[in-house]
Amino acid sequence: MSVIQAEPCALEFNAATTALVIIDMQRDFVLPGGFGEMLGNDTSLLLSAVQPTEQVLKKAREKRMLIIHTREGHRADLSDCPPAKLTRGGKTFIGTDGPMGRILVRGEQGHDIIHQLYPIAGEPVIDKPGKGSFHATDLHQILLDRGIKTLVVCGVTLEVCVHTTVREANDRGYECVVLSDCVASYFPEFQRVGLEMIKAQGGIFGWVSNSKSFITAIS
Ligand code: TIU
Repeated sequence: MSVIQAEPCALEFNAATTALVIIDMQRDFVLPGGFGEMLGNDTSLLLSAVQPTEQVLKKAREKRMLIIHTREGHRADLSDCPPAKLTRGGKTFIGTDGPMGRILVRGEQGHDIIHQLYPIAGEPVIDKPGKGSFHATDLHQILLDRGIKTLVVCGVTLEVCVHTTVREANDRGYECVVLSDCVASYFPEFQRVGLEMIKAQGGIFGWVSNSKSFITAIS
């Protein structure tokens, strides 16, 4: 067993039953010209999460942990994109042409994961149509088959896909520890409050730690 220093309290975990989950580190969110920018956001705010997540990924690979990558996106015909998501706010971005291909469509350049964090063979990639990683995916089955109990969570954005995934995971019985420097938001105040919401009330959704504490705990 290992112990990671975290808030609201330290968390015991076993690397063999822990998965690193890296959420939606796609060009569409992290780079200009994608979905994030089309929504009116400054994508450069997300770049702070890249380097610490690289360090965590390197260590998790070294320790042969299960590593899961997720990508938010849709079929080319958009048949899995509910109208409420397609025309949010009366505007349509998903499926339209951008400099990195059709926005948030599977197979397009913008939909794929940034090169710094690119999956290698043996690391499952979960293609998800929603914000949560469990909705309409086989993630739960993959985690059950591997006997996973704990999730170490990185990715973007904190208040949208990371939060939704952590809430889904918490309800399914997983212990989730979110690494504060490996997640990012387009809104600095959401970054602060988003982390507080996870660890408040005795850790209502999970634990909050950071890359350094994870690397120390697992080393
Ligand atoms: N808009 C925003 O903050 N996020 C998303 O739409 N998806 C994810 O968080 N991945």
